[in-house]
Amino acid sequence: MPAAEALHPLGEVELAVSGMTCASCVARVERKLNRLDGVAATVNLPLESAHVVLSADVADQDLVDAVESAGYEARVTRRRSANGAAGDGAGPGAEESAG
Ligand code: 9UX
Repeated sequence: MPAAEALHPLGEVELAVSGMTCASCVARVERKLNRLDGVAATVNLPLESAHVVLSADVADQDLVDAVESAGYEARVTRRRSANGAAGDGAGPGAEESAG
């Protein structure tokens, strides 16, 4: 488990990730996501998803871009704020918009 979960979570994001077929794909996606400041990501290969814990205000699009830069496709399926007020800068009103 990432130690960053113990830091100050602002919220959590669930991503649907497609195109991963092996453990190396998973490692690649995780590395790209975890390179973002304030992101602690865990990728699930069988579920084709990524669970992201945010300790900084990171926009959905930044997470999607990171996955796409690794060569895979991503879509935000869920965003949850830890304190109900975080995420203003990321546009919580757009959370249900399709990718
Ligand atoms: Mo292994 Mo994943 O060649 O693309 S890294 S399938």
